[in-house]
Amino acid sequence: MRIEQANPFAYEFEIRNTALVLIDMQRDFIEPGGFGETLGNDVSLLEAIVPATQAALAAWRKAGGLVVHTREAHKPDLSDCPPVKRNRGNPSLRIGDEGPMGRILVAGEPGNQIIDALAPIDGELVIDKPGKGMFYATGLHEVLQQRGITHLLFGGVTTEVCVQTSMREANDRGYDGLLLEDCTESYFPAFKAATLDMIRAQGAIVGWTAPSAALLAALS
Ligand code: C5J
Repeated sequence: MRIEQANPFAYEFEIRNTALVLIDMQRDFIEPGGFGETLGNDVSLLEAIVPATQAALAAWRKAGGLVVHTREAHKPDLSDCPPVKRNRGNPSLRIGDEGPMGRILVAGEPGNQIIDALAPIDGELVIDKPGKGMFYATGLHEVLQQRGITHLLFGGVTTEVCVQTSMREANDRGYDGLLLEDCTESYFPAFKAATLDMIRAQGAIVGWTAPSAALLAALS
């Protein structure tokens, strides 16, 4: 397969060696009334990518490709949450505190679930990650290697934090990554734009970007 419209140049992949990775599409970041909104963020920006992400997920499932969902999630006793992550700054709610949808960034809480529109189905990987990047303390690299995965298509939130960190981690581990431009979003549009530019700069120094329509066209 070849995505001709990818930036900065065409991206080639085989479905059997490629996974679609959706980063942290969890209720607390995306739904009105969740943690993201309590921080003063406009979550409608993030909600807007759901239809395109749903379409990409449906097409990828139909093609038979591997799907990986991640959640930014800590153990209930917070033993995997470094104190600096919990204590930094002066937020109204800290990790582990009771928020509008249960304890913030704690596994098993309602706000920590993937939104219904993108809910995982049988056979898909669901990775709880205590860091921003999807490889830190998750064992995911070994799982992907066992499955022969060499290429990763990315969507999810937020572009400049967990998505970019995961793409950079993937790049360092030897994966070719492509970020679906309309399947990722930030609470700060300028940060999204800068991240897309950074990823594909200097001859795809981190990876590629492409509109999801280009993936759908390649799969059709
Ligand atoms: C993610 C965050 N998922 N922004 N987390 O990007 O803290």
